[in-house]
Amino acid sequence: TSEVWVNKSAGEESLGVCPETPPNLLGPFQVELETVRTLEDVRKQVGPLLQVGGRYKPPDCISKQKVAVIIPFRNRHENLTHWLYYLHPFLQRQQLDYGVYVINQDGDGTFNRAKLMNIGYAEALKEDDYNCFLFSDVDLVPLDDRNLYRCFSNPRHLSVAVDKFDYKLPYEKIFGGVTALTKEQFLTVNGFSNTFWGWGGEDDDLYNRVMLRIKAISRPYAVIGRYKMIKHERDPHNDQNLNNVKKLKETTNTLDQDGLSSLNYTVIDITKNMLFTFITVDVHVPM
Ligand code: UD2
Ligand code: MN
Repeated sequence: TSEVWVNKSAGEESLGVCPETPPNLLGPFQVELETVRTLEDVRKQVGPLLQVGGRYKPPDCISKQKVAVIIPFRNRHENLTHWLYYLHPFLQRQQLDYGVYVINQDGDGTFNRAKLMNIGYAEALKEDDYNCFLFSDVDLVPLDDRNLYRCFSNPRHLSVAVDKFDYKLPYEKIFGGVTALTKEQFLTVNGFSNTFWGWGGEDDDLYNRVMLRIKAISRPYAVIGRYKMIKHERDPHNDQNLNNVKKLKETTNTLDQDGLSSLNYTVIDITKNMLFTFITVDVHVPM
């Protein structure tokens, strides 16, 4: 019997909790987006420890959080390849236990970034007991790995210094780009609104929800929270929607009815790739 015991203690149970500060971070690192990359290039580069569906656990310690990385997506394959090329090694250097979920809006109806985030939350939870949700645009590549992709005691806005905005917050309350909320925080605000169709406002609505229910956010220092946004034009079927600006005055009245509690959609396909889980969904675009 002692032999069995020894085998067991040499297994996973004997690993310690990962240190608060990951030991092998680079700090600032070079990001170069001119090279044409393929998913094959990325696969060669990310190391052998990645598991199907873009799942990873650090080999040498137990991570306290399980992070679902959620990316809203439609027809941005080149951006996604760059994102994966830089982010998989980045997340692994941070010793995260994570999975990457790309939520692909089917069809060419009006885009709905926020609803795709809610769907990512719901679908990731069907697969594993994630307790932290990291929401990221597909075009934002971080420039410093001290910017930890995990959850904090308040909802966190991570993309504080984006090159496109001159490495400054364009306005104090911005909550777009990359954010992280624990499962509990996300439930407390009833997730994102499902009703922001087209470009703009959905991130400010989430900010309103957080301020109404949790009353505080956190951010990394601007020297650490630096990003490149991969250059792009406004996509087709994602025009600015001025109605969204009006809706921002209503968050306090709509929060309870509009969000995770009212989410409905249809999953069309789930494909597991080595680098990510790709979930194609019908978001029920209104006629
Ligand atoms: C800003 C925000 C973004 C969001 C948006 C308003 C920052 C840094 N970014 O980004 O978070 O609030 O304004 O809606 O604050 N996408 C597709 N295909 C499409 C359309 C959009 O994949 O056809 C996804 C993709 O992940 C993209 C994201 O939606 O990065 C946001 O769209 P964007 O990049 O066009 O918006 P942008 O850069 O103005
Ligand atoms: Mn963008």
